[in-house]
Amino acid sequence: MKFFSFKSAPNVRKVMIYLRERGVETPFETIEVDIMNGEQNTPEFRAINPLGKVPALQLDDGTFVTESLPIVEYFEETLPGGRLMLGDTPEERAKIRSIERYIEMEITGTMGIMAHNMMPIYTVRFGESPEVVEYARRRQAMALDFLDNFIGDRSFVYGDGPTLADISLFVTLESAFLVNAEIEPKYENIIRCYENFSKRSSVAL
Ligand SMILES: N[C@@H](CCC(=O)N[C@@H](CS)C(=O)NCC(=O)O)C(=O)O
Repeated sequence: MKFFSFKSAPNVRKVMIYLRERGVETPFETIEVDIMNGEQNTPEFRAINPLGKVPALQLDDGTFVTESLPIVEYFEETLPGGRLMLGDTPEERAKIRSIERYIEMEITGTMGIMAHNMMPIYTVRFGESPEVVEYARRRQAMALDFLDNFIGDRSFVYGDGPTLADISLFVTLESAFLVNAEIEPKYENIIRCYENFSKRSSVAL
């Protein structure tokens, strides 16, 4: 297996932190793709992954799995032992997936919209729109209100231990400074979960 990575990218971080939480040896060869310098858009990389994004996992038969969540789910299903980050029962798994999806779509997703309209690696390709950035900020504020209320007084996003929902939240918020979207102090419950997760050894770069 080969893993195409840019080690500080949030979606790559999600996979790597997950694997460390599972306590397994990294089950692949890692190839760094310098997305800050356009390596994801070269014909060589596009031939490997037409989406031009990391992470991408090449299986031993040569085919690819893209998108961080399916890559994590693949390891969740195939790796032996370790703590499962998506829950033990079908009910738990459904609930953890629900909140993880919400975080990914409404918080990571709106962060992505900001990044695409603010960061030079994207604006050179797609242009920039301050109105769209403001729209994403408003939509994100609504999602943060919901999530802060959902978490209540828990130490982690779901239940009393960390799950994939915490990983997704952590990797998103640690990159928020890139788009001036650092979390406001009023989101005390989200900040508590972020700080709790940030103490784990799995988050080392
Ligand atoms: N939804 C995808 C997002 C993948 C993505 O946007 N990756 C970013 C890095 S976090 C990337 O490769 N950006 C470079 C580009 O789009 O040119 C996932 O969860 O893996």
